[in-house]
Amino acid sequence: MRHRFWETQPVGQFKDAGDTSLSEGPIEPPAPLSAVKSEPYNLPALYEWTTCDMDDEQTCAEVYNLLTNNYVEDDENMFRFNYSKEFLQWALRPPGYFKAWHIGVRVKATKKLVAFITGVPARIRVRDEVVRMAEVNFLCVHKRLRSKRLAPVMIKEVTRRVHLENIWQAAYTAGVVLPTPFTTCRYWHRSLNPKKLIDVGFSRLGARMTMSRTIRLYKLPGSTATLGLRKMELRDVPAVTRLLREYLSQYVVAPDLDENDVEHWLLPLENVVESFVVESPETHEVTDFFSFYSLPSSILNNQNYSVLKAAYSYYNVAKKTPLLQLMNDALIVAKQKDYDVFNALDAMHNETFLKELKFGPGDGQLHYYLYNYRVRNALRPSELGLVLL
Ligand code: NHW
Ligand code: MG
Repeated sequence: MRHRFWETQPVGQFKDAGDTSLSEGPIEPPAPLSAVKSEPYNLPALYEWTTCDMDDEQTCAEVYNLLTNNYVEDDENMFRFNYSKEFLQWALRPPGYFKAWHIGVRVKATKKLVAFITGVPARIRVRDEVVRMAEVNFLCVHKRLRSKRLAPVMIKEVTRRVHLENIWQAAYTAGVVLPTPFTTCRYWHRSLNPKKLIDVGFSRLGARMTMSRTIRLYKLPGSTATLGLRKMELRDVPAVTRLLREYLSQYVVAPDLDENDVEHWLLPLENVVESFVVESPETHEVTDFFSFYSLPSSILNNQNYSVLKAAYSYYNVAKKTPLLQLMNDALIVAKQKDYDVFNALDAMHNETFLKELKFGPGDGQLHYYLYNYRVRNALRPSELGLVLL
C-alpha cells in the first residue's frame, strides 16, 4: 500500500524492515530552531487554525462535542469513544504541557470547530536512552471533511509546534497500520456486566451458554481479597513513583516518570483515573498498586442503552501480592464502580492474568509508533511498558 504522506516522513518505512545496517535511534538529526518554519502550514481557504484553551469550559465543550460525534469507532460502527471533558482536561494538561500543542481547525465563516490534534510532552525511554517526546493523540477530522488530506496538514502543524520546543520525537498509537509499528498489541475484554454487553452487541452469548450461566461465569466476589488495599493518596506519590520506576525499568519502551508525573497521571480523579495501593498492615510500606482509567463509549443505535462504561487497565505493579489476585481485586473495584467491561492490552505482564481472569481477546489491534526514532526490531507486546490514552 502506498502512503503518499507517510513516505515523506522520518518514520521507519516498510521497505527498510529487516535492514540490519540501519541503527537504532533518531532518523533525522535535530535542526537549528531558526530552521523551523515560524508560520503555520496553509489550510484550505475556508478554514483557520485555533489554539484550544482546555482551561476554558466553552472550548473544552467544543472539543468534547467534536470528539463525541466524530472520533474513533469500532469496525462495525456500533460504538464510538466518548472521552469525558474531565478526562480531556486531565490527558491534555500534564506537568509542563504546552497550550500551543492543543490544535484545532475552525470554519472561518462560522467558527465551528471541525478538526483537532494534540501533543503532550513526555520522557520516554527506549532501551537505555531517555528521549523527550510528544505523545500525539485525539487526531480527529469531522466526518463531513474526511478524505481531503486534512490529516497530513494537522500532523505537520503539530510537528512544527513540537519542533519549536526543541523536541524532535513523538509516540502515538493507532488502530490502522501505518509505516511502521514498533509493536502491535491486542485488547482483551473482561465482562463485568455480561447481560448489558450482550444486549448492546458488544459480546455474544457463547456456544451452549445460557444468559444465566454466563452471568454466573463472570460473577465476582462482593469485596476485594487483598489486606491493606486502599485508594491511592497524595502521600503515596513517592512510594508509587519508586515502585513504578523499578517495575518499568524491565521494559524496552516505557515512560520515565518522576513524582510530578505520578501525581498527575496516577492520583485518583473521579471518573477519570482510579488507583489503589496495597499498604502492608505490618510495615505500612506500599508494596503493590493497580490503576485503570475511565473511557466510556457511546452506543450507537440501541433502544435501551446509550453509554458503555469501560475501565482500561493502566499501570499495575505487583511486588508482594500475586498479580492475579491484585488484578482480580481491580475487577472487583471496577464492578463496584458500575463499569460494564474491563479492558487490558496484552502489553507488560498482562498475558499472565488475561486468560485466567476470564478476559477474552478483542478483534481490534493497537499499533504503536515512534516518529523520527527507529527501533531496530519490532518488540513483543510483553516488552512494551507504555500505555497511551
Ligand atoms: S489514532 C485515532 C485517529 N482518529 C480517528 O480514528 C478518528 C476518526 N477518524 C478521523 O477523524 C490516535 C479521520 O479519519 C482521521 C484521518 C483524522 C484519522 N494516524 O485527511 P485524510 C491518534 O490520534 C493518514 C496517522 O485524507 P481522513 C494518533 C493516512 O494514512 N495518520 O484522511 C494520531 C493518509 O496518509 P497516507 C493517519 O480520514 C497520530 C492520510 O492520513 C491516521 O480525512 C498522528 C489521509 O489523510 C492516523 N490515525 O483523516 C501522527 N489515519 O500517507 C503523529 C489516517 O497513508 C505523528 N492517517 O496517504 C507525530 C507528530 C509529532 C512529531 C513531533 C516531532
Ligand atoms: Mg481530510
